[in-house]
Amino acid sequence: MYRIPLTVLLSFTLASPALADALKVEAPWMRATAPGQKVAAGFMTLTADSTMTLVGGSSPTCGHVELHYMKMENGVMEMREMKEIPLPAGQAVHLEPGGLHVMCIGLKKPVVAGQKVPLSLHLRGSDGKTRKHAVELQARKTSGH
Ligand SMILES: [Cu+2]
Repeated sequence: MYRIPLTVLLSFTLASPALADALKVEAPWMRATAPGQKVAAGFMTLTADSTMTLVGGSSPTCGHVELHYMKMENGVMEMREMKEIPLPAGQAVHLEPGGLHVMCIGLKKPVVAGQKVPLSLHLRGSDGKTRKHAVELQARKTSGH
């Protein structure tokens, strides 16, 4: 009888994905918009169980969604687009004011404090496959970007 060494069994168990949905999303929120504003920034803390990459997003509220970060350059705060945001296994990645954020471009309607904005996060796993993770951003009124 062929016997599989225990170490092989153990490593197989560890390597096999226990959950299809191994992403923890904490405190997702979006800045409520001022009249006429066509963009809105969204924030949250993401912790992935296994290494994955945030590659974009989509929302029925937005024309399209971009990944952005804020950077101080020559004394001026600038906003840049990122093609992707790495989410290392077990490490909390903070999307927060003054740093990384998701940007809702071409708002189809104003974001009003108290409402929830649906957002689908597009993620690429270490297997190279892309999947979507639905979140709801709580709209909040704040000042600044
Ligand atoms: Cu932005």
